Amino acid sequence: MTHCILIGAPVDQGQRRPGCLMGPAAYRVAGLPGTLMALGHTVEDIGDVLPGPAPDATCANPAVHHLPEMIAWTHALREAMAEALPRGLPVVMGGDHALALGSVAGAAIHAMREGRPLFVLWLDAHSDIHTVQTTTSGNLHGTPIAYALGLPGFDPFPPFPHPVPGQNICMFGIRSVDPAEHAAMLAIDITVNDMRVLDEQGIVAPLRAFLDRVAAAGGLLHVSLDVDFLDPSIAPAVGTTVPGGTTFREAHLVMELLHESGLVTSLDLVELNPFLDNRGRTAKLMVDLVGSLMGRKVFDRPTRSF
Ligand code: HAR
Ligand code: MN
Ligand code: MN
Ligand code: MN
Repeated sequence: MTHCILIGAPVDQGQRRPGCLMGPAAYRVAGLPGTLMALGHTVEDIGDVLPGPAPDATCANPAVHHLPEMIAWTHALREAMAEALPRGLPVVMGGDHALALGSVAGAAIHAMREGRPLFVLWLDAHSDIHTVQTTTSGNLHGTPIAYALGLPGFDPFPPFPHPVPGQNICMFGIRSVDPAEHAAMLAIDITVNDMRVLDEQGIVAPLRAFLDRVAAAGGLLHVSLDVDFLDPSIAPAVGTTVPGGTTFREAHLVMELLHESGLVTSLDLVELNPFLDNRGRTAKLMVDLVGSLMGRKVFDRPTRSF
């Protein structure tokens, strides 16, 4: 039994398409609290986080938009995450992926207090490793990995507390990488399981290899699940669809293995845009994936183990 703490993060200023601010409401309507309770967990919904006033902040990159607002969100979500983690398993209901600027920072604060290393599993079509300086779209949802690494180029943001080493970050599902992101990933020791890797090796072996490293290090594990990790044919409600994503069963299998590992300490659900959904199917799929992560099994064989 886990105490699940739902944190609403209606962030939609990390990109340009309106709709992600309806995400937290869609997760509640799609039955996330009831799904968790039916699995025997306790649920505390702290409601939607409200950012403080946006500070005066500017940067050299003219493409960047909503910088002050995202700094305010980063502060608020970092505090909400660091407050929740000692009490249970925070589930951040987004909101676009810029919310991870704050959620991963809060997880890093908690890990530092616990004296344990933080690991990050990034389930996404995109590598989100731009800095405020390198992004050409100016959409800050493409930057949280670079922030977590402590890369330079985030001057107006609060310094990332206790940066996460590249070796502790593992990406799955990647199939859209910009040139500056490609260069950054070549320069850093970071595990990039792009779709080619999954096509060739399947999803289980590379995931087990990462989870073994987390377990051996006694690490905390933050999982950031972007809707576009999934193939758009099963998850249409996202502004940045990329063909060739993971299947229904691949995604559930990731969640089932994560459950069996017992390693996950916090979770982001990001980029759901309910305005683009088809009768709530993407929201419901995301809720079902959380169900698998939290212990729902198709057929419970006591002998099957991680
Ligand atoms: N790399 C592109 C950019 O920076 C696209 C980023 C899209 N990111 C998300 N989240 N949708 O993964 O604009
Ligand atoms: Mn605006
Ligand atoms: Mn993303
Ligand atoms: Mn993405």
